[in-house]
Amino acid sequence: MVTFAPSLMCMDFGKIKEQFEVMDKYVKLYHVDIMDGHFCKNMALTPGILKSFRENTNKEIDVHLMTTNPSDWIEMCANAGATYISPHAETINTDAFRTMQLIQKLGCKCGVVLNPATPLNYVESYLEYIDIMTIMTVDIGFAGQKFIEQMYDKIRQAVQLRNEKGYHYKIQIDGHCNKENYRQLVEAGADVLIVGNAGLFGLDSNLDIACQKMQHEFEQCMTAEAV
Ligand code: S6P
Ligand code: MG
Repeated sequence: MVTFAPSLMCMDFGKIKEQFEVMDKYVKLYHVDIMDGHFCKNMALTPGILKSFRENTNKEIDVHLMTTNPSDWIEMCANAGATYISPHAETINTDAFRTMQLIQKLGCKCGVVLNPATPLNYVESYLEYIDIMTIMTVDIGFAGQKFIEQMYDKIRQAVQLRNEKGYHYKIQIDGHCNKENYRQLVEAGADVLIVGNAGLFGLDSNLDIACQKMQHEFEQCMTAEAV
């Protein structure tokens, strides 16, 4: 079953408690973007903010580490309550195996994230460790960008590789997921859709109504006649 993961850099930080009370009714995984202003030319959430999220929800949290040196951040994120820790492939290929072992040792599940320009074979040697693979469908750094259509092929390749080799990773999509692409993403093989402005927070100023619209739009996309 395909699931949603709200991208929390898009939430209203003045209403953290109330917003988790609402979102917890609809989802079982959250997405937390951590940027260092170096690997990624912006800044977003922090391990401290992650800790305050954890105090407000028992659902799973995936931390998307857009940082040049992931190992500087992994322990802080684990201690702050991350369920999955997902560094970028482009930042860990010097010490990928050590990085995955560290994540596991700290009691978290292993993720990896691929930029749109990074091919799947870049991470092939350590996919057996990966619990969740995130395929970026926008360049990292900002919410509200245009979806990159060429990524459907990468999703299909990730499904094929998982089937061929018996890997267990979920395939998660990050970047402008919404009703314009739900159907194609699911048909390509996506398991988790990250929803930010385009798929959730921009749908209504009342978050409960926005969550209902998100679900409704998804159901409509999935039941519409194929064109
Ligand atoms: C981008 C970040 C993403 C965004 C998400 C926002 O660097 O990793 O997780 O928060 O893409 O969603 P949207 O719908 O505005 O693209
Ligand atoms: Mg992200």
